[in-house]
Order: sequence, then C-alpha cells, then structure tokens
Amino acid sequence: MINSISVPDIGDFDSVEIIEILVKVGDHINKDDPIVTLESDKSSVEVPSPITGKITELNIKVGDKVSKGSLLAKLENESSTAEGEKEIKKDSSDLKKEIVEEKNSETIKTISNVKKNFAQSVSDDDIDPLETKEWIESLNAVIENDGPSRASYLLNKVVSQAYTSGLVLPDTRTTPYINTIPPELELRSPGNQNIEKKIRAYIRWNAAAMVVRANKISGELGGHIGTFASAATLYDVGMNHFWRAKNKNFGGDLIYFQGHSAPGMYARAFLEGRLTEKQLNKFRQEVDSGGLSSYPHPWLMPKFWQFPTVSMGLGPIMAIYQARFLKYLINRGLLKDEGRKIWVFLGDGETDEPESLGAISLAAREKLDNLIFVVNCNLQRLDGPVRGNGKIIQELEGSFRGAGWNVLKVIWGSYWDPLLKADKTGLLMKRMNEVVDGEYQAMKAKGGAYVREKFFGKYPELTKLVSSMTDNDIWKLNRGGHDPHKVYSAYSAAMQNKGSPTVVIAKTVKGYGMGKSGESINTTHQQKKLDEQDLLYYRDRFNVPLTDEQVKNIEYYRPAENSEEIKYLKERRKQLGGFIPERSSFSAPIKAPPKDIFEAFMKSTGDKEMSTTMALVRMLTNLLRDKNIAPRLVPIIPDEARTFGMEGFFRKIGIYAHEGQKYEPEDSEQLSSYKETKSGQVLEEGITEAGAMCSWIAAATAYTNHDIEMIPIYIFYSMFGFQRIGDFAWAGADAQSRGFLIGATAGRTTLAGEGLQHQDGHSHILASTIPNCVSYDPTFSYEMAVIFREGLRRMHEKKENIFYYITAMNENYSHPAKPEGVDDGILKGMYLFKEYKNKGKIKIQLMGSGTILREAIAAAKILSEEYGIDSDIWSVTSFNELRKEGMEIERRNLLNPNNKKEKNYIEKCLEKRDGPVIAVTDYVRAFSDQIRPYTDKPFYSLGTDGFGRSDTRKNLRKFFEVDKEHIVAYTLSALAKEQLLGSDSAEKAFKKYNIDKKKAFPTKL
Ligand SMILES: Cc1ncc(C[n+]2csc(CCOP(=O)(O)OP(=O)(O)O)c2C)c(N)n1
Ligand SMILES: [Mg+2]
Repeated sequence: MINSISVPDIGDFDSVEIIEILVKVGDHINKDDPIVTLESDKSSVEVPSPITGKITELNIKVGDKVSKGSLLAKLENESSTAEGEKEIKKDSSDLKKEIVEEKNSETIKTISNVKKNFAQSVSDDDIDPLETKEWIESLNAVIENDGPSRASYLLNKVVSQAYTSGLVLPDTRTTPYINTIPPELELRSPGNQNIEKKIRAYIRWNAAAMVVRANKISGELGGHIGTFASAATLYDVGMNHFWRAKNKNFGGDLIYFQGHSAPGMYARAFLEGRLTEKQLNKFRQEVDSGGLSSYPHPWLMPKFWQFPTVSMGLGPIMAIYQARFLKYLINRGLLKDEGRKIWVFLGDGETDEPESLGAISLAAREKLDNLIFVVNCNLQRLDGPVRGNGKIIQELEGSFRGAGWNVLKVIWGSYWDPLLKADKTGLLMKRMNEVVDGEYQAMKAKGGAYVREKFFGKYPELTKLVSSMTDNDIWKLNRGGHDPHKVYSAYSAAMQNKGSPTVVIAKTVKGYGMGKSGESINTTHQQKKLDEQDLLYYRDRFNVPLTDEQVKNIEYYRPAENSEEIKYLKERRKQLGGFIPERSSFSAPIKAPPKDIFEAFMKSTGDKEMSTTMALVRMLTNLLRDKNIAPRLVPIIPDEARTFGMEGFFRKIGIYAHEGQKYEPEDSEQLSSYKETKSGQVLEEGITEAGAMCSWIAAATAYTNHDIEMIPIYIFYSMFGFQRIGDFAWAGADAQSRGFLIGATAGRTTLAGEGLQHQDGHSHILASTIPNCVSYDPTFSYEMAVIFREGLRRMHEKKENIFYYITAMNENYSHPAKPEGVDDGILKGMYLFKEYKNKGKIKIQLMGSGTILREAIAAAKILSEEYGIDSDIWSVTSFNELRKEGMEIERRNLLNPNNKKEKNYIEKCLEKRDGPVIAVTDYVRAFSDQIRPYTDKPFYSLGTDGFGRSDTRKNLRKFFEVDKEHIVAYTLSALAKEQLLGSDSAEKAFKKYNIDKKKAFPTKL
C-alpha cells in the first residue's frame, strides 16, 4: 500500500523552508527516521517518517517552502500500522480513565465519611489516662503480633480518618528528639569493635598530628582538626563496612567527603599504605610535587580525590544531580544498574547554604534511592552554634521529611539506651526535646557535673534516674554519631531503603576528644595548633601507643604491616573492592565526527539569514546522525529550549523522565510535542541554573565516575551563566570536566529588548579566569563549526582536561563562505577575514568578534569608500585564547633575555601590516584590552561598558558606541591622534553621525 507523507502540525509556523532532504527514492526507512529538515527563522526540526517502508516518490526539493499538510513523499508501506502512536494514546486514555475512577471513588468515600466534628486544637492534658493506656497497649499488641508495617498501616488509617473528621492534628514534620531506629530494631555492627576502635584512634591521631606538624613549619599553612574529630566514626563505619570501591567488577560507590575533614582521609590512606609519612609531612605544601592538597581537589590530586566539596553547599547539590545522572545513564541503557550508592557528607552549618538544601525536593521527586546524605550535626559551625536557640537536627528533619526523604536520626549513643528504657513517664524524652543546641554544646564543653545539674537537675525524677551514676559516667553518655553500632544500624537501613533518598542526621561533638583545647568550644573550628599538654591529653584519650617523647615530637603512629589492625583494615577494604577515595578513568575515547558532517556550514548561506544559535542547533541535529556521538550527547537546558529553537529535540530524542509520561501532552499532535520518556536524552532541568550546571558537571566527569565518556552541552542565557553559577564552574574545572557550555543570547546589545539583567557584556571575562576553560566568541556559522568540531576532538577523542565556553547569538544575518585556510586562525583566536587594499595610503587593523564584527565589516566599507582608508579586518574568535598565548610567550622571552625574541601569534599576524588597531566587541573593553600588551601597535578598544537597557539593537549599539558609525568616527579620530590624518575628518564624522560629544560615558548612565 502506498502512503503519502505530509508535513505534520509544526506549531505556529507556516511556509517554512526545506533545508535538507535526508532520503532518496528507493531508500528503505524505518518509522521515525528523518525524511527532511525544516527550518523557520527560529529553529530547525526534522520530520520523521510515521511508518516503516520504501520511498517511492519525493515531492519536494531543498529550498521549497512547506506548511502543515504539504506532501513530502510517498512511501510503500512495509508494516501496517503506526503502532507507537496508537499505543501512547491507548495507554494514556486508559490511564486517564483510571485516575478519574480512582478520584471519584475517593470523593464518594470522603463525602460519606465526613462527620460533623469541627476542628479543635490538641489538648495537652490527659483527661482519661486509662483510655490513653488502652490505646497504647493496643498499638503495642499490633506491633508485637502483626509487625510494624501493620501498625503503621493502622495508624495511617486512623490519621486519615481524623483528617476526614476535621481534626487538627499535631505538627508531624518532626519526630521526638530520639533515634529513629529504636534499640530493639538496631542492627549491631559485625565488625571487631576492639580493632576498629584502635584503627579509629590512630587515624584521629595522625590526622591531628599532620595538621599540627604543618603549622610548626609555618602558621600560614592552617588546617582543621575539629571537623574530622567529630566525624571520625561516621567515616570509619562507612570505610569498614559499606563503601564499595570501583574495580573491574563494580562501578564503585561515590563518596562526597566533607571538605574540612580531608585530614582524616589522608590519615587513613597513610595506614592503608597509600600515602607515605613524607607525603603527610607535606600537607598543604603543594607547590613542589608530592604535597597533599588542603581539601579535596581532583585537579591537584587527580588519582585521589574525585569531588571538590570544600566550597560549602556545592557538594550536596552536585551529589543530588550526580545521583540523578547515574539513574539517567541506567535508564538510557548506557550503564548497568549495580545498586551503586552516592554518599554525601556535609556539616550542619553547611546546610545554611541555599545550595545544600535547594534541590532536596528534586531528589525525592526523582526517587533517588541511590543517594544517602550524612549530616554531621556537631551543633557548631565556624563562629559558634548552628542553632543556639533551636535544634538543627529537628529543623533538618522537618525540611527533609517535608521534601519526602527517608530520615534517620542518630542522636543518642548506646549508653543512653538503659536510661531511655527506664524513662516510663517520657520525662527524659521531654527534657531531650526542650534543651536547645546552645545548651547541648555547653554541656559537652563543661563536663559531667554540669550535665547532671543542668540537664537532669531540671526535674527531680531525672535527677533520681542518674543518682547512681558518677559524674564520669554521665560524661560518658555518648552521642549517636560517635557510636559505631548506632551508625552502622542507620547506614544499613539507608542501604536497604527503596523509593526515596535517605538522610542520616547524626549528632556529634565538634572537636571530639580534644579536651580543653578544642572540644565543643566556640573556637574549635579554627584550632590548628595543639600544645604539648593538649597532645598528651589527645593521646591518652584515645590510647594511642606513643611515648611522651614521641608525642612531643608529634610522630605519626602506624602499627607494623603484620599487626592485626593493619591486616584488619586492609582486609575490610579488600572485601569492599579496593581503596577509597581513588580516582581513575577507563573510558574509551569518542571518535570526533568526520569533517564533512559540518560541511554545510562552510558554505555561504546566501540571502538566508540565521543566528549562530540556530547554526549550533543544526550542528547538534547533524551530530545526532553520527552513531559514535549521538548516544553520548547530553543536551541540558534550564527551561529555555524554545528560546534557543531546540524544541525539535523533545520529540526526536525525548526528555528524560524517570517515570515516563503519564499524560497525553497538550501538543501531542505536533511535530515538536513535549515528549517525556524514561530513556529520554534531553535533560530539561526547569528553572535552575545551579541544577543544570550540576547535571553538566556530572555528565562532564562521567568519564571518570562512570568510565563512560559523555558530551554534555549546556545551553543557557549567557547572563545567567558564569555570573550566576561561577562557583560551580570552578568546581567543574577542578573536577576536570569535559564538555560544552554555550552562552546563548550573548553580548550586551544582541539581546535587545530584555534589558539590564539579561544583557551580558562580561561572561567572557569571567570564563577567561578559569585556567582550563577554552572560550570563543564566533560570528559566523563556519567559525562555530570549526570550533565545535575541534572541541569534540580535543576533549572527547584526545581526552584533554579542558572545557569549552562558546557564545552564540540570536541575531539573524547571512553567513559568508569560509575563506581558504583560516581553520588554524579560527582556533588560535584570530584570522584575516577581509582586506581593503585598493587605495593603500592609510591603513588600520580592525578587529571584532561576535555580532559586532559585522559592524566592523560595515565600518570598513564606509572607511574605504568614503574616506579612502584601507583596513585589514580580523575576526577575533577568542581574545581569551590570544591573551593566554601572549602571556606565555612574553614569559618565555623574559626568562630568556639572551635569545632572539619570540613572536606571539598576534605579532605574527600583524607584523607586515600597518596602522593602529581598533578592536570592537559586544563586551566590556577589558575583553579586547586583554591583548593590548601583546602588540606594539597603537591600540584602541570600543566596547559595551555600562548597564544594559532595553531598546532596539540599533539604538543600543549607538548608545554603547559600537555601531558602524561610531567605529568610523572613532577610527578617524584615532588616526588623527596617531598623526596619520588631520582631525577634520573625525570632527566632520561626529557631526555627520549626530554623535553627541556631551553625552556621558555609558558607565555613568
Ligand atoms: C562557601 C563557603 N563559605 C565559607 C566557608 C568557610 N568555612 C569553612 S568551614 C566553615 C564552618 C563549617 O561548619 P559546619 O558545616 O558545621 O562543619 P563542621 O566543621 O562543624 O563539621 C566555614 C564557614 C567555606 N568553606 N565555603
Ligand atoms: Mg558543624
């Protein structure tokens, strides 16, 4: 049967051009294979075949304009129906029916159940203790006979009924201030506690000794003891029992270590034999090789650290998106699901950072049960208590529970268990609830007698409860985060949890074991020096087998290789697959696409106008036809796909959605309909630049964290790029990310109407500060194509640890053909685009980038035709790259004063060319000024310094003085200043172009 294929609904567009025909008569094609590419003035989109079959007739040619319903081709059908379409409709309509039925039945139930009880607040007084007792006994009986699950079910039913009856229930955001897992349900650690305790003591000691030693060398070096001291057990239990390393059989759990606890990780690696004493002695002395970095920095210790976490708040959110990206890779069939987990350690003070908690609802929504947060609640941050007047643990519980996380509180250690058991009236729990963190902190600083008086002393019953205990016994009442069994139990519950992320909120003591010098006192965080007495105390507190002499020399302690401790420690890690942290990569490179995949971009577009953003999107569409590259592309968009003309990607490769699509989209009939699918490739992030950047980092480091090279392309409004997420860009750089950042709608005057907060005139400056960021501001589509292909080659085929920032514009114009032999110049940062050499008396070197290069080109024409001034027009694709090379050559020349001066690339370009340089861009002058020192020619720059504002492009360019008229007038003036021309020409030009000399400099407007 012959079928006609016509243009489907393409949304608001009419009469769009066919720019490519992707099939020939006689081709056998599958359903969804693209037939043609259509391009409007905003975007390009492929039209897929609705059925499988053989093309018998083509009814269009390139350049034709088509609309909805236009006949494209005829196809001989090879399979009868368009199954996919049908299935979706069938599924979603059934689904809708189910939802409606469910809703109806619920409504009926609710209506019939509503009684005439009106809401009342909860009374604190027990008016019938006997009845209360009966209820509690019933509950206990259910727990005992039918188990906790049945008990929870009944309670939920009762609670639902209470809501239906209009009762106001108590606030359920938080649970009492006790451990979530009761002692009866606790899973005790199977480890040898004696040995583990010793290992922990040695790690504690060595971590502290390392910091103290460094500060003996120089007080400048700094370091932290108190953070790891409070978290040692939290790490140790993970290291001994839970965290599985990467090896040939398993992808490895990923652990985000709290930045300030780095000394503890070095100390453990020392016991494991992975770091030497010499290396520990070089903590924070990295300049000569072999030093240890202050905090986790993959850039500085690429075989050790995986995740940069020390800029607080970035670790938690990066880890959330890491967990999601892991699920993405699994759902897209690129990785096996091995049950890998992502563990994240953060401080309680760190949760103040908006980034720390900013994406926790996403983690729950995406059901990230591969994610475990451990918040170390030592109740202190740098200056003092985190919540002196409240309770950080309760506050966090409320936030995480509210967001839908599985919350496990580990507040009290085992020594409290008998007291809680003996607390028949609940008074102890009441007291635990009413004490605020400021008091809890003071109690750990002031000793057992103080706790007896201030904590238990409040109620006579509690005083009695501890009457047989000594002050020392009371002092020993430990916090949950220092109890290996409690921690083990919580971690193992976290590992088992399904369907939601878990947070372990552990209570600890900051500077645990540091005594007077730093335990639970406000200055703990800054403590980097311990005097002799402090060190002796620390040794005794943890029974570290060192003599007084050794302590005074601050020696490290490492038991013999065949000691039970070292054997145990190594055996545990062997069982868990290897050492952690360790960074490695076994990913295969991706072959760069053949040059011809971008061939179309090397030709002139003739009269056809397009933006560089459209050109880039077309390149991506072409890349999706390259079998090596297509599956590895990760397009990332924070709710701006339509702005950048990328909506064609929705249907073509799908939007990633872990639950698929449970609804029929409003635009399902359209070619670019909103298609969410479990195997979707596009990461449509919603309005979160931070989140999108974290996805980019996860994808850009997949080569090491998942051993699969991915190609993330994150497209954003350039103003909301580096400026908004600058710290993440540094973290991504530190993590050795490889991928593309595309600053779209870039340039101060290019995005005309959006005004001040949208108009970017400086992102390239920010990009230039990151050493491994390679950045370009191309004007023409062939430049974009050459740059983009080289990026793919360098990063993903050659595996260079760099990332690309490329600006793209939304201004439509026609693009010329690529001049001969300019590829090298495009990549180095400048090439000769055009020369005017007909007159030959006065000459200038005109440089421009981005859309403003076009103003320079137009100005050159005026200068030539009206003033007889010749120009060499340089397209400067990257002032940033030129500057880098300029600096390097200058340094080499300075280092070698006896050698012949080496020329930098700019000098090589300009050496045989006359006249001053006029550089003009859509960015602040500092952007082009970067190359001023690297040429000895007179240099004038024009740029867009000042606040943006909304107006037409023409008016904006006039305002910022970067339009062709200003370029002409300022050039004439510069020539006058260089005494190459009289000043009359300039004065006349100012008049001719109505340039108001009295107008204030734009930075003052
Ligand atoms: C973004 C950022 N701001 C400030 C700091 C400086 N800083 C380092 S640690 C710290 C306090 C940490 O407190 P907390 O998170 O409770 O960790 P703890 O050491 O108590 O475990 C501060 C303010 C930082 N590292 N990063
Ligand atoms: Mg803290």
